[in-house]
Amino acid sequence: ALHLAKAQDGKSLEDFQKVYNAIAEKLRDEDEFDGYIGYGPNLVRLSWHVSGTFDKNDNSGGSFGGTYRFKKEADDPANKGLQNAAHFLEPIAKKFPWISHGDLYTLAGVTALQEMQGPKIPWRPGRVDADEKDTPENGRLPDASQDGSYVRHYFGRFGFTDQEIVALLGAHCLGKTHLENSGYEGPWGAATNTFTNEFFVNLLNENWKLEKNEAGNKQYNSEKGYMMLPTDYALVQDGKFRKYVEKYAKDQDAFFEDFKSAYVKLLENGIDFGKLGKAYVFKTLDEQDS
Ligand code: DDH
Repeated sequence: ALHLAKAQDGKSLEDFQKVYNAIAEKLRDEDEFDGYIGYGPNLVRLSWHVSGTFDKNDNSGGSFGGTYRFKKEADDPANKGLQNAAHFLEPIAKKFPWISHGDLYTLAGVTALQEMQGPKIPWRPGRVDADEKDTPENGRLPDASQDGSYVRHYFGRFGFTDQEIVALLGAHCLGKTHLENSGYEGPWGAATNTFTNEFFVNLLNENWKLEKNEAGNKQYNSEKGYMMLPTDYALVQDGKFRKYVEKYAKDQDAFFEDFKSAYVKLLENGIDFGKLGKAYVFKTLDEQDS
């Protein structure tokens, strides 16, 4: 059965906007992280990895229980590097002790995306902290060395279509890979902390060479110093994926719209929000300043 979202009695949009603002202000203040990329991409990746443990077959994993806070999940080798985002969020969790971990991790991703000029992401609260015994086993996060059929099969576990898969992977415009975390190295593009359709533009327009990196893993490199994982490059090798790459490279608005829907689905997988009301849409710090 789906997890039932819990009504946040006495809490309104304003309360969650305060959490949003605390995260957004900290993002502005601590902009020197990771060579001045800042924490935004790392927070987005955390929101995806806490959701990426979902399995629709038994409704296990997913963002609902906030189980990333337990050692088993935090220590999943696939989560290397996300201790930065977790550490970033510690003072926020202390300041707002009423928010559940699942709500905090997902709201942090939404905040980071919006503050990095991404689309507005409608977000709903109501996740409830689960017990440690409900922590999913390691190994549910994807393997970057694989091909298109692996990617399609992997995301089938969430019920995502080809179009949704391509849209979601556009998040790789953000941040970079780190040899010490994943065994891959380099950014996907130039604007590492602005949300754009650059991932798709670069996939199509750069001159990619498959090379072995210092960790012995194969990645695609371009003269400009950009990289693509094998699973990223699979999106132009597979015809059914490629047509969406071409669409999003041409049409940033279409990418934003489709990314928004797929990302909301990712964050809400396995949860029944019932009649708990409509999603909140937060104002960015810039919008509140003017
Ligand atoms: Fe990713 N990702 N990702 N990714 N991801 C990495 C970094 C980031 C895969 C592999 C990697 C999504 C899907 C996939 C972000 C967002 C999203 C890294 C590098 C690897 C490897 C980590 C490191 O070395 O620090 C693979 C494989 C997949 C796949 O599903 C096939 C999705 C769906 C998202 C999303 O947000 C919707 C972001 C952001 C980063 C950059 C993190 C950072 O610290 O910078």
